[in-house]
Amino acid sequence: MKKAFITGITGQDGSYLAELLLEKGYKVYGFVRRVALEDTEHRMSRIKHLFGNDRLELVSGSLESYPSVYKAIAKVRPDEVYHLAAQSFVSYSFEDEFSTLQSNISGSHYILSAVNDIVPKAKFYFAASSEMFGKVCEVPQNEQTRFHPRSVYGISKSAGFDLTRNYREAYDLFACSGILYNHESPRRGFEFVTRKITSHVAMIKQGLKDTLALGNLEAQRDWGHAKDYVRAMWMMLQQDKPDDYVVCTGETHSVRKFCEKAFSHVGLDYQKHVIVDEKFYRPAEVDILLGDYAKAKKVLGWEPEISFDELVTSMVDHDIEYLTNKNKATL
Ligand code: F7E
Repeated sequence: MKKAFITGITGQDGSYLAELLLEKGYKVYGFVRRVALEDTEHRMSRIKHLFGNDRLELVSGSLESYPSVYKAIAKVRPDEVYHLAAQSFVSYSFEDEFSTLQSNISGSHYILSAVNDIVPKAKFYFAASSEMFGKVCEVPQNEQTRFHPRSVYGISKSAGFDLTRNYREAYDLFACSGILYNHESPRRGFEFVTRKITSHVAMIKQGLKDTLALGNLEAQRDWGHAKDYVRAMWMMLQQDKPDDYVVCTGETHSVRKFCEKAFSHVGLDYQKHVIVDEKFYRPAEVDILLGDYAKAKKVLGWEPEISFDELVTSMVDHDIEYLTNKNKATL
């Protein structure tokens, strides 16, 4: 039985990836912090439904400690490693540059080094990001587009991308990066703009709130569904050769457009509820992201299956259901 090791298993992508790999018959090991094991109700909410599966095992440790990462890899000896864990909220990376850089870069380096030392034949996936393109030098972006990150988060992902490439070139590790564009779902954290919007639409619809304060409404993003994107991660590791791939939808929409769709889905006019508050503006903004997934389509045979409309409406429907009947709502 193939063994997969996932960092960030309690997050949106980790939870969908764990489901996919369990369906495919893998034994799945999730690397989690001890605090998460002690607070399963909150911190494990996205994977709680998988707990009955005896092919899922959680291994405690910290990406901030090399010995801890080393021990976990030595214990599991995985065939495939998916490194998804990171401080992933761009806004926060402006507030705490040092810890974002420290945890994102060292965490990636520790795991690459441990995998290379202990299981050099394992396949490794790094969650890179379209934030690396930042102040984009071309539209759409592809694997050849130059990076110009606009946040410490983007810088940390560029470093992780280079580390991954260098382990591939220097040590022959089967190491791939997925340059993933924004990907959302009903499991998205509430701090990200899509979930902030859909959760507020639900509250406004129920009369629990009246306004939603946002920052830059004109920013444009290539938003896909996380379920589609974890499939691409797995496909990258099933190839004969390691490589890097852009994963996106090839469509871009503004934050304003997202609001318009989300509010109108429940018969509301966003203009009556959305206000702009400059405190949500970023010191340096990424104005437009639009990817080209031609390489992923050609080499992996990957294409997104869930449309922008389905993404928005499923998130709003989920948040309404969640508010209406908390116990019945499922992720
Ligand atoms: O912002 C604008 C904001 O925080 C999207 C992460 O998964 O994708 C994500 O990064 C846009 C930005 O995601 C608010 O200025 C306006 O232009 O949802 P977000 P992000 O920063 O694009 C990339 C690919 C990653 O790798 C990251 O880990 O929306 N925006 N008003 C706002 N954003 C937030 N969060 N809150 C607002 O009130």
